Amino acid sequence: MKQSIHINRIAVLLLAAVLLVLLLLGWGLGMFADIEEEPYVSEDADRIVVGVSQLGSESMWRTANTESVQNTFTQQNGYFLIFNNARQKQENQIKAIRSFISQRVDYIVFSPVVETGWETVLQEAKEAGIPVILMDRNVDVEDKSLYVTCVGSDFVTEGEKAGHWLEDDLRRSGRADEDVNIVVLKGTEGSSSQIGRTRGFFSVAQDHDNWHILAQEYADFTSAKGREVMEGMLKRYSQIDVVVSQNDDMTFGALEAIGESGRSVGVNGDITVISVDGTHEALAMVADGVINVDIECNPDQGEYVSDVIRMLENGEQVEKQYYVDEDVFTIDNVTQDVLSKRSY
Ligand code: GZL
Repeated sequence: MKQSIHINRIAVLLLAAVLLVLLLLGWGLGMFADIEEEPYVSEDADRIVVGVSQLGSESMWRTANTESVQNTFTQQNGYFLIFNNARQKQENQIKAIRSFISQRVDYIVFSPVVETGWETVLQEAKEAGIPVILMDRNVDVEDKSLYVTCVGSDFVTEGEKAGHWLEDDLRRSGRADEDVNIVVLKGTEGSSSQIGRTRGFFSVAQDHDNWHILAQEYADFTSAKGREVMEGMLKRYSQIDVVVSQNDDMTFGALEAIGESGRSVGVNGDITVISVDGTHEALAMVADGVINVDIECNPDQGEYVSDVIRMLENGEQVEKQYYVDEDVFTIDNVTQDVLSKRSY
């Protein structure tokens, strides 16, 4: 019995030795080279590493903006994307930017939730030699060398477009000289989109003594806050002729509140509704006459940012500000074709 167990052990050892020799031979012949030299490692060296700090996911516009970034900065397009959602908090954006610096990314892209409070972290990025590209919103810094460029919208012009449309609409309806009671729902306090749109609209409103701004309140670009603020305004003011809402999500909330108050909206309603963003859902309401006008704010900014990065990679000069193309939508130009072709 002992003899057979001994022979078995020798057989197992011989088999293990043969397997080991085969493995070593295979390795030597490079049979597993592809595992060792996985292209992923070599591609990483060629891929441009981009750290993106997105401010949050407060609106449909923001969701579309994020999709634009994620659809652009892909491996197929030669990028390695590190993406962070700051959930509306500046401190989270600052943490994310510091993390990008420590990871030695090639570029930092971020949409600043507010304009101020960025000098220190942008100075750190500058000292690390990492170019910073602003997307969507801007920063208010003395030293403009702290960022390479801003790719976004001309918010002041968006506000002016809203004001000029109202001038035209009142003129068309024979009310140019009548008293007009206006309320304004403003976006996130201190954001460049809120600051610019407010400045632009009021630069037009100041020319009309018969335009009475009953209230202007912050509603954070969200539908919930838009509804809450609009409910308060409806309780305080019995006669509101125009609502100027600085984004579609706040508009959706305001429309709910107005509907519950028994007042009507739109081209044939008591209250004229002016919105901003131009999301698909809002444009459908424009086509239905519920929203009178929607000032477009284009979230498809990923490709614009990628174009800037390619220019920088090629050593080309870039502008300090790039504006995306934008339109103004009313019932006259929101066709089914427009709606069917919209990417957001
Ligand atoms: C505009 C962007 C604004 C949108 C809102 O560029 O900053 O933030 O208008 C979004 O929908 O929340």
